[in-house]
Amino acid sequence: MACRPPLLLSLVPVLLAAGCSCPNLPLDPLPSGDDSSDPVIDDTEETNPFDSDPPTDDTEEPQDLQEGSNQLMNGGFEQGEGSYTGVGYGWETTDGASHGEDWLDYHTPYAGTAAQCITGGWSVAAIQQLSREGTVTPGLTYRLRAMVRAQDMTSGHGTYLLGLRWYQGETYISEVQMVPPHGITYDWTQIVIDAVAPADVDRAAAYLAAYTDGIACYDDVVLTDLRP
Ligand SMILES: [Ca+2]
Repeated sequence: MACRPPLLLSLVPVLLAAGCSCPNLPLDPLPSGDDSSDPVIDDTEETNPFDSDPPTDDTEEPQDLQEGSNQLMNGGFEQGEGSYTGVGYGWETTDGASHGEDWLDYHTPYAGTAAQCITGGWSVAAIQQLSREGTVTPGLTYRLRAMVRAQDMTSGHGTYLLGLRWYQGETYISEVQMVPPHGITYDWTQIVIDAVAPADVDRAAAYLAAYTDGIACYDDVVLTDLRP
C-alpha cells in the first residue's frame, strides 16, 4: 500500500512531455552514441526511391544521365601536331589548310603539357573533329564540354567560341552554340553543351573557334553520349 515507485513511474510521461532530460532519472533508454545514428536514418530516407516520384523532378532528369566514353581523340592536345601546322593531332581546320592562327600552347595549359590556342579569323582558323559515322543516334542526348580560356575577345560576337555540330556523313546539318561566359577575358572555364541529336544525323563534331579577335584556348575537350 505504501509503495512509492508507482508514483514515480506515473511521473514519467509528464517528464517526457515536458522534455526533461535529467540524467539522474533512468528515463532515457538511449545510449549517447545513438545521436550519431540519426544522420544515417536521414540518408536512407534521401535514397528512398519514393522520394523521386514527384513530377517536379523531371527537370533534373538530365543530371541523372551518365557520360559515356569520349568520342574524340587527343581531346587534351597532348599528342603534338597532326596534319596541320599548329593544330593538335586528330583535329582539322575547316578548310583543309594550315594557318598561322592556330598553335599548341605549352605555357599555360589547363591540364597536362599542352592546350590548343586559336586567334582571329573565325571561319579560317577554326578547327574541328568529327566522331566516327554511326556514333550518333537521333533523339538521344549528347554532351560537348571543354575547358576554355579567352583573352581580349572584344567583338560583340567574340563570346561564341565552341559549337556542337551535327553531321550526316560528311554533310554539315546544324550546330548548337555555347552559352556565352561572363566576359571577354577569362581564365579556364568549363563550357558544357547538352543537346538532343536531330533527325537524320549520324555523327557529331566538336568545333573550336576564336570569333574575329582575341585569343581562345581549349583543353580537355570531351564529346560523349549521355545515358541513364
Ligand atoms: Ca592538355
